[in-house]
Amino acid sequence: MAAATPLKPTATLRTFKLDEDEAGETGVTREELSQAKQAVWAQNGFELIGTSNRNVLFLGKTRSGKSTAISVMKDPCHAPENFTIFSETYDAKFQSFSIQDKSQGEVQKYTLQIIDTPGLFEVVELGEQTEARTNEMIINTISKCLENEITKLNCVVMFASIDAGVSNDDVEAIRIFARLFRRSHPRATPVAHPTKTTTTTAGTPPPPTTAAPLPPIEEVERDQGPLRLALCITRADSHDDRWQEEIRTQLMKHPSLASIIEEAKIEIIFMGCVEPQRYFNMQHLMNAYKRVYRMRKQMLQFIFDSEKQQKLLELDLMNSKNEQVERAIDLLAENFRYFQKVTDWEVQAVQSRIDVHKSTALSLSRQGQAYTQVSSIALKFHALITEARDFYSCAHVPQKLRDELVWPLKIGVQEHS
Ligand SMILES: Nc1nc2c(ncn2[C@@H]2O[C@H](COP(=O)(O)OP(=O)(O)OP(=O)(O)O)[C@@H](O)[C@H]2O)c(=O)[nH]1
Ligand SMILES: [Mg+2]
Repeated sequence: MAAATPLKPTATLRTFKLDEDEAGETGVTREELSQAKQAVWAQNGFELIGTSNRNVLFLGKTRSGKSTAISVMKDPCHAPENFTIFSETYDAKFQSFSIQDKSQGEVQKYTLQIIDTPGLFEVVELGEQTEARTNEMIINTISKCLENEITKLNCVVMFASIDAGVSNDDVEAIRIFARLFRRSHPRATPVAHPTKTTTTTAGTPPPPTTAAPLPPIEEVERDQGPLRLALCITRADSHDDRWQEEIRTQLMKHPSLASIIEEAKIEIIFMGCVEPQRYFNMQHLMNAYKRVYRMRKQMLQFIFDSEKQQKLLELDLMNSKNEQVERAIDLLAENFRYFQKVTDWEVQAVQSRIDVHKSTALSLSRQGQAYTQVSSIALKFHALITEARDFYSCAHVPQKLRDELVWPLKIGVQEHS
């Protein structure tokens, strides 16, 4: 295509300064509009950058190298702090940063949200106890993610520092890891919301309420997929490539690990960092940087390739937590039906039911909106709101009580009554 002849800038454009106050406006021609836009874009100090997001959970024993790996991802020349024997991460940390991938020709930008957990998988005593404790700690970590509005993960990386070959503790930790994050099956969606069985004080069934339309059943999202898992062996900078191969072979040939790694499709990657004081010769130092750069590339590539996301609440390990939430919703819905029939609010049993109702509603509201992403919970929640609306429209219940009992579910309740 022939290049367009550049238009001669008008006097207004020759002296144009984007930061100055506007001059009087007049009608403009198409060419002038195009020139004006070019001038604005040329001086635009706030450029739009499109990035792809990757949410990554880092797990592993204390001092296994999780925080160091994050620092190396940010800077391939990161040197570890002076060695301390104490844990440095005390609480799950959320680190967000962007990286441009220029390695494939076309520049691609990624924003990584890394959840760096303090030591997990401290396999002290082997067996069920360890698994139950780890399970609970991961549920807590996931709850923290939800509180921070991270509801989906792209991948999970488990860190292990394996110097003298694979130990029993490592085997146990990897086994637990694969079990906890095994491919989950989406929960079945109930067909309809519960039928009402309420009767009025007179014993006649109430007229059917016009239930609001059900929330749309979530379509199968295209970006949903199984969570990708990786096992990252750290401190690999102290070893050569042959050692990496040796560890990989040990893991893949291990009598109980091989099948776990294969079934859960766990990718094995390595990580390290350069401790400059260990190198006395420029050639050795540069070789060390090369090795670390290659390992970092592998780690970043694993994260970038994890395009699909897994909803945290649909992980099997969250089932018990989801059931707790479902029970709380059922209890509140049942209470709303019960409260409609109450005539004497001073009775002790009614008072205690009010107390339980209020605390359940409060704790449910604290769990956040995240749970409504689970389709079965969304349907139950929708039915609960309908019950709450019916209750709120009961003129025979004192207004103050109606307000107190629907709170904090009042969104979508009062305004519809
Ligand atoms: N040379 C080398 N040292 C490492 C590597 N990873 C960790 N270290 C050393 O081990 C120390 C602890 O590593 P961290 O990255 O803080 O470990 P962590 O997994 O974040 O530990 P917690 O925060 O306690 O859970 C670091 O300060 C480094 O001195 C590595 O890959 N190579
Ligand atoms: Mg740490």
